[in-house]
Amino acid sequence: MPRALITGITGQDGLYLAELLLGEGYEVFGLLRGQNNPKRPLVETTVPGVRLLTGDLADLSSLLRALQEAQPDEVYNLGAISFVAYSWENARVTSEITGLGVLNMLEAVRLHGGRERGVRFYQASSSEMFGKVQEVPQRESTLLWPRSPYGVAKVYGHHMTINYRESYGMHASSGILFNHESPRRGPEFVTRKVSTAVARVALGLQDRLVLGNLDAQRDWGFAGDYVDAMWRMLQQDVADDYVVATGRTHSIRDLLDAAFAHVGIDDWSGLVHQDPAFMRPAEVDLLVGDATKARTVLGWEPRVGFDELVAMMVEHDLAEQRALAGR
Ligand code: NAP
Ligand code: F7E
Repeated sequence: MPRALITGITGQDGLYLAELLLGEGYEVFGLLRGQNNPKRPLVETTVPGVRLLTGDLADLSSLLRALQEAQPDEVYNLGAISFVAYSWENARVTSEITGLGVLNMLEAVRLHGGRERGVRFYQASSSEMFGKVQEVPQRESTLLWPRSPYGVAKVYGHHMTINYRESYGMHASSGILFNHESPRRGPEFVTRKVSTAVARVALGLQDRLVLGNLDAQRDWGFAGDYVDAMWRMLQQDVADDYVVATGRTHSIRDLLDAAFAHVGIDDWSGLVHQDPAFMRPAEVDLLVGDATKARTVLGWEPRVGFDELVAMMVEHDLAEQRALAGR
């Protein structure tokens, strides 16, 4: 039975990846931080087969202990402070977790004898590293130009992963994943903020939605498809870096069109307001990825398209909001 350790088990991707690995017959361990993490019950009910170990990406010895207990064949480093807007106000802690946390995890795997034991490592890199894009579409070789403390921290983790591969011969791969969403997406991210608000408007529970920049464009895919790409990367004989994306981009306005249309509202102009509080000091205007390498080498394909993804999220939030409102 293969064994896997996932950091970031309470997050969107951690839950989908745990489901995938359990389905593939893995013994799955998840790293849970904090002394009384409020998401423990969520993990225990969603993926009851996962064994939870406590540890923090800021604490090397806790990572070593987790590796010793889990004895994993594969380590998926998904843990991070992942909200870009938050990273300007908390640049130091974002650098420590999203950046230096990767070094801690790589170093823990190295000290654990990861290369000798054949441990394979996955780093959750991000399209945010492309920032002020130097090429359209973005591919593995595109120059990185991050635009936020989060993006800068991810660039550090990305290059450190490559460095551990080159310096120590570790099987360390980096997935440069473009935005991926789902009904499990945190409410602070724009897709979920929109799907929840649209559901609440449709149910008469809310009459306006306040957003920031409506013109940014993102290459949005479904998280369930993207964790499959992570797993495929670690099944390769040789570690490498891969862009994972749909190759299609949409603006926040397109997102609003699709989400409101799903509940029968064609004109949302009177329902959506803009507030500078949600604008970012530096914006990433356009992301669209070229996943040719992932398609050809990994045989990976995204299955869920943009309209289907938005419909899935709005449907989920309609049911959730109805239940919360006791209807
Ligand atoms: P998420 O929902 O925000 O989950 C982040 C996870 O990191 C949570 O489980 C969180 O645990 C954990 N974490 C935070 N601080 C930690 C620490 N000090 N030690 C250990 N764990 C810590 O993120 P996601 O969307 O699943 O994304 C997974 C990974 O992919 C992240 O690294 C993210 O940056 C990266 N990524 C995401 C996307 C995307 O579009 N979703 C795209 C590219 C890359 P708590 O619940 O305890 O806070
Ligand atoms: O913003 C605009 C905002 O916060 C998307 C993370 O998973 O993907 C994610 O980062 C766009 C931006 O995601 C609001 O300005 C407008 O242009 O949903 P988001 P993100 O910043 O792209 C990457 C790949 C990651 O790696 C990250 O971890 O939407 N936008 N108005 C808004 N965004 C938010 N959150 N809230 C608004 O009100």
